[in-house]
Amino acid sequence: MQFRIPSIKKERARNLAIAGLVAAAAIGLFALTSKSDKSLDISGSQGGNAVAIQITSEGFIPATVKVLPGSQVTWTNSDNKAHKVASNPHPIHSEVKGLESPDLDPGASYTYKFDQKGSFGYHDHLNLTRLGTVIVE
Ligand SMILES: [Cu+2]
Repeated sequence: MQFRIPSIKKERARNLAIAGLVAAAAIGLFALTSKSDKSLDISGSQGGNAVAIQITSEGFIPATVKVLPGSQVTWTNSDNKAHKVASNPHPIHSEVKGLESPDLDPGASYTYKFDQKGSFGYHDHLNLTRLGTVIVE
């Protein structure tokens, strides 16, 4: 009888170890999931094709987005005054050809399709302190 007790203890210890491993794996999985959720935040609604950026009184939100080539980026004016999205550098807007919205009234939006890979800076042409970046990769 005596030899069974340590044997049961050993089994319990093994079960505890397995439970520990399962818990560690679950935590690891959770950490990975949380991490990818965070990067989704940075990228906006990255489904490969459509990303939304809000123009607010505080600037572009998010100010930096990462998208796949061929993605459409849409800026929507959520502020109560006009804004204008334009490629750097100001005032010639030549870095990204064609990236220059008309004046966007409150509620208006503007979409541009990014085909080339690279990191592209833009600004609010009506408020030069407001900057943003679209990374296409
Ligand atoms: Cu400008």
